[in-house]
Amino acid sequence: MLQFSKYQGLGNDFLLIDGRQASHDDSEAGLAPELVRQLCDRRFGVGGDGVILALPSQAGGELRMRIFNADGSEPEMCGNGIRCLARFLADRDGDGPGRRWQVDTLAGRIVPELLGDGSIRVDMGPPFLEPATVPTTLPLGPAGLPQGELALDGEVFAVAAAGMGNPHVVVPVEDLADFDLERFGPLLEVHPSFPAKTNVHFVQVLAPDHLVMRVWERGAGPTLACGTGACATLVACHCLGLAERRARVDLPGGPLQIHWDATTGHVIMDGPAEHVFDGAIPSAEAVQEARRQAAGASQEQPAMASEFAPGPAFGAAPEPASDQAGAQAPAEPAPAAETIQCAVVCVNGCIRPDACPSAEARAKVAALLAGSSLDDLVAIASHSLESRIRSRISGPGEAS
Ligand code: ZDR
Repeated sequence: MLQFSKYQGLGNDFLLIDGRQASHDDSEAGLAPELVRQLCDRRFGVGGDGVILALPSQAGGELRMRIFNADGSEPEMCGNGIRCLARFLADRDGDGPGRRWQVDTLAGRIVPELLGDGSIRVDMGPPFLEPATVPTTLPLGPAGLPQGELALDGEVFAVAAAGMGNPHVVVPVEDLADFDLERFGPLLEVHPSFPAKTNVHFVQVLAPDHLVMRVWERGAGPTLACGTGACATLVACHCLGLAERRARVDLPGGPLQIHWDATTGHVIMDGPAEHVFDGAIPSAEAVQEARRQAAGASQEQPAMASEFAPGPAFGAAPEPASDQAGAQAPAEPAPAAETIQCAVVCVNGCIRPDACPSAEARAKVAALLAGSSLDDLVAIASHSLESRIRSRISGPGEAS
């Protein structure tokens, strides 16, 4: 099974997978774009704005974070994602306030810290303001960051750009509520001025210490929040003379506190990250095996099974290997298959893989899991729970 935990930071939601024990090869392989797209699909998959892997570090940090956008692309960094990663690590390892993690990302070393109130503070490092480092072809403007006027669908916008490891374009507007995000967001995301595409932020200045913004994320579309984007927006607004160095930044999913520290030049972000639920999906091997057993070994394998093939390292619970059984087989001939108490004698592996009496039942369960939506499974579980409660209340035999 591929095990994951879902976390969200201001409604920017991610599936987190603990691959800290992964091999070098699995760490490098990451996740197939098709698998990420399926996992992130809100109707046919689990649903999320991205998938995050916690991996062994290769650059001297405690661990390495790789993030994949919902479209399968791999960005350099993710502010909300790294807060979710910190909360995930703390929950898994039992860490408390004050714990800091040295996390290596494609944007360099990032250091999240668990605060006393359960929120996460992240030292996001310094912003990138040289055009080539964003990257953008916009020239360095008088405000000290890339600036320009861009024509979009017949309208002209004054924009500024900043990098937080990943690219951002910031567009101050007068009336954010009325702004047509769906029309202009995608046009800016792929504008030729941003050769690696860009995250897009429209911001209204309520006060020098209070901004409100809406987000069109590269590779994910409109999201409820964007940590790197809130940092880039505060930096751009400060450079443009619109904001102080410290401001509350309101996103559709809630507020972040952003501080561009004048002493260190680093941007500090404070915000929440919450656990939503844990889950598991069958590995490719389990799906294939179940379907083989259910439909007959000669049938063709369905395409989707191979797409859920993350490799064994990423949160995969070990599945009993069939040759294990041979090693554990007793010297005496095994009792007749029908008489084996699998739950008792096979705890360390099946002792009769050639004629396992519970194989059919396990195949049925695996096929049910593989062929049922989450809603179906929840309905089955609810019905079973209801039946048991009814039978407890009304006594055996009376439950429907
Ligand atoms: C915006 C983001 N979710 C965050 O919180 O910083 C980052 C996700 C990556 C983004 N979509 C990109 O740079 O492609």
